[in-house]
Amino acid sequence: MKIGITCYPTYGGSGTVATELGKALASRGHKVHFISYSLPYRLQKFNENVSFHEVSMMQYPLFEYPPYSLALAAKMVEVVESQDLDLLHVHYAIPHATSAYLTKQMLEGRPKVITTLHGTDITIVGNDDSYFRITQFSIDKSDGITTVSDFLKKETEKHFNIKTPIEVIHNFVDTNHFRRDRYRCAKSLFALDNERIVMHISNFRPVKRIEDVIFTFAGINSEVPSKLIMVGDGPLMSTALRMVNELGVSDDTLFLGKQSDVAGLLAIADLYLLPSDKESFGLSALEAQSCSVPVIGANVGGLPEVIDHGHTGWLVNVGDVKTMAEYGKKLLTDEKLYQETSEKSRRRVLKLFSQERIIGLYEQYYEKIMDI
Ligand code: GMT
Repeated sequence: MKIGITCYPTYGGSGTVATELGKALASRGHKVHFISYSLPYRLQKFNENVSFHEVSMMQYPLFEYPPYSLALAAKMVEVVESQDLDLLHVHYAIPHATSAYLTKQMLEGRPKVITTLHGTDITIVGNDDSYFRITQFSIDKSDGITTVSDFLKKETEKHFNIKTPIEVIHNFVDTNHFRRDRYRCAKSLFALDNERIVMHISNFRPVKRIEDVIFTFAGINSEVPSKLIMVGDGPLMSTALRMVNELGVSDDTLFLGKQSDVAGLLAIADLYLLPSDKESFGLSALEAQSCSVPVIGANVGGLPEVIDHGHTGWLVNVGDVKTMAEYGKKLLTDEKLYQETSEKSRRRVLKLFSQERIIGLYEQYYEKIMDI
């Protein structure tokens, strides 16, 4: 197939999933055309069957807010026509599904459009009064809709009254890349031999509850010799820096900023924390488990679909840092429990969320939507 993929190209789960999906489809022989305002960050190396089409926007004094959605639609039209695309697969509803709808109108019904909803496009942005109607309209006009979790499907159905059926296709991970016995960074760079490594990776936005990560680590660190590795950057960085000082764990916390090789880092972690108050899926929790790293997270959104409570990790009520720390201490001091949890984590990912399995589901879904 000839497939156009549009996503946000910068750091973030939806862009990561869209890019990995495109690369995997290309490796199976499909021609994949990414359409976005800059090169997706996981597309830096050459990939056979993959092209990138940059949306450029004319700057003009009248445009205080340049109309990206229109420039994107214009580029989509150009790429669909010049590359004879069969399908546009857009990730994150706003504005991508709207631009795709406009493209279809301009080209009198072609190509088919599939929208994959990732989370905040429904739970935050789409639910805001300013975007609600356009989100609802654009999603419903798609030929196919997928969500990355059962939770997100239910949320979308509950709030948006969508008539087009929604298919759940969970996110996936390249289990050959995210594995403990490959691509390991040197643990000695960060911790002593007797210390355990607790890790968190995110964009440091309020939804991630960075404060809970640090409170939980302080609880663990008071009894278990350990280091906290914080990967990423964002609005709560200053808060995090202040908190590690206040809680007396600054010497045991390392802030690495944004990193591209998260697989190498996850491979040296012993425990991953994801205490978010919203998480439609939690891709980083999946990547951690693929590296055999148990996860303790919040019992919200799609996380219960990713973390099998009591088997591959633990889920607690949002904000319950005391219980998170208790689980963390138990896990890191009970070797038998640790080994079992770690092995089950990897096994469940291989069974349910491997790239091979999920890409196959996307291909079947494409064929269904295209009536092949
Ligand atoms: O809101 C974000 O954190 C970013 C967003 C994105 O589009 O990059 O993440 C969402 O999509 C990811 C990939 O499907 C999911 O793993 C995240 O759980 C989801 N974030 C939230 O629901 C908060």
